[in-house]
Amino acid sequence: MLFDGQPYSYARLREEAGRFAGSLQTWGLRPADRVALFLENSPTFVAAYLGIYLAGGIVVLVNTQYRQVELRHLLNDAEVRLCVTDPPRYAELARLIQELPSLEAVIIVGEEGPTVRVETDLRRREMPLFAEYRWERFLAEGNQALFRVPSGEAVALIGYTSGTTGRSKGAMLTHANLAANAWAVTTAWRWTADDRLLLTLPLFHAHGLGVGTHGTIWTGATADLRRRFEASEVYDTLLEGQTTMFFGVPTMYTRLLVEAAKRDRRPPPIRLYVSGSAPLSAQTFADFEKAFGQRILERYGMTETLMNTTNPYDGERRPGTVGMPFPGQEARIVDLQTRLPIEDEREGEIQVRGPHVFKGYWRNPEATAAAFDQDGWFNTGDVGWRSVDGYYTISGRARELIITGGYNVYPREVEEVLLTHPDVSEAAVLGLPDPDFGERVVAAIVRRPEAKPGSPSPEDLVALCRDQLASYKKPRQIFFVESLPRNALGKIQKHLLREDLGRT
Ligand code: MCA
Ligand code: AMP
Repeated sequence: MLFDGQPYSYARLREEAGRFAGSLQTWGLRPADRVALFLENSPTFVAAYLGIYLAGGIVVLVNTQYRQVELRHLLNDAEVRLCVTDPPRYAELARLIQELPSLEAVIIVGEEGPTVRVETDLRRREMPLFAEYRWERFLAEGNQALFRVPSGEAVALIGYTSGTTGRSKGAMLTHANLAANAWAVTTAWRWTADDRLLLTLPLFHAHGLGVGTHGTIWTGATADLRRRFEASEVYDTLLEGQTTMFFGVPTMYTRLLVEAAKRDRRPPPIRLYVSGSAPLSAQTFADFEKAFGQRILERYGMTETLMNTTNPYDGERRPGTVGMPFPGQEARIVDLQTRLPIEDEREGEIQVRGPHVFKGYWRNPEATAAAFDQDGWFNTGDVGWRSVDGYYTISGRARELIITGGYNVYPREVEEVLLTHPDVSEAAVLGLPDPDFGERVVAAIVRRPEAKPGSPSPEDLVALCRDQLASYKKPRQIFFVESLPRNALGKIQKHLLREDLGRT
């Protein structure tokens, strides 16, 4: 890896991951215990990640923007014993430390000490065993000789996703799933040790981790790792001419186009630009080709399956489509009602099958059973069709989901937070088209008749969401309405609401 202008070698990665694994075992980590990663991108993130595997633990990925509602749910649902975090994230965690009974210790990465508030909260906690360690000190305790390579069938990580009820579910991916996908992706995209990937995606999601990081390690390539995406910085790096690949969500490509419009120099061609996590519009594809002289390769994935389909590396990269299944994997379209396969060009639900498909939802056999059919096909919840020459197009979603800048937002989760405001009687959250984020989160609110005039204000509701949820989930517009459109069964008709709000 390259990070902050410094090289971080494979030898060092192996050494740090091995020492962390040894320390975890000395600490008392048992096989399949859950360890959360709640920290920014850095080589230490990757070392901790691999160290957990070598110690036989299961990784729980936590978005760095998560706040009270998400943290409470994830850490308790996965019964996390240990959390690797950094000072700003630790301050957020400490706010609810009393409500995390399974959490026994945190390991803090980074320079600054924890805040005073953290210490006060910890003292109040009635759990004498709770411990705080510094990363370096924790590593010093380890006996490297203890680690072993995990079995393929063991669960490697839990990625939280798909919360139709407002509570996200943990998707369990095995080491074999991760390996199968790393092989498929690196084969399809001709990834080699000579590649240098500019990696600005967050490592806590399947895109940055399962594609960017795994592919790099699988091939022994280089990752130029950044804390976050910044269009001007990415553009400058591309101009330097060392990068061979860039992976991004569509918002990153639209921001790179805005950046290109300000510049008088074009970056030299690189081997591969890949887009995924959200639909790349045909317009962005065409604009990018015009400005950068290259056709973006669009692919389609999910937390539960990692990568499913890809446009061809050599053949036609067709805008608006997500290509075909990766090598060794299958996909098909089934009728939404009968669940039987249907002919090409007709719309239905996309199903996938193969060694990349996850083992099931963590401690949720009902959701797991509902996700698969009897022949082992996984219901993606994405609606689409296949062309006669085999290209898949995603045309919609069978589940209620907003994708904003590549992050998923489940309306129910935001609605539940809005409804905790005493002056809110009803809330409906949905996505409207947005030029930067693809979709933006908006809310329609019915105030209580007895509420003080003007209460709640839009600012009150945004502040409430920001306190409880990741900031990208907050509504960017709030509409106050007299009532919500409902059908005869009382269900909110979001398509009518979307039409109405889209007009205002
Ligand atoms: C940040 N904000 C957002 C988003 N990101 N709001 C809506 N949608 C977003 N995606 C909020 C911030 O909290 C902040 O709010 C305000 O917007 C301004 O932030 P800004 O600086 O513009 O954002 P940024 O930090 O530049 O982030 C934009 C981003 C980022 C770089 C596009 O969202 C990103 O890295 N997205 C990638 C997500 C990803 O990796 N998805 C993969 C999922 P405030 O100031 O009010 O706090 S894996 C997946 O989907 C499958 C497996 C697949 O196929 O890949
Ligand atoms: P996640 O649950 O975060 O893994 O998000 C996965 C979802 O992102 C998929 O089910 C799709 O709805 C969406 N997605 C990923 N890649 C694409 C793409 N290239 N085009 C459209 N939607 C995509």
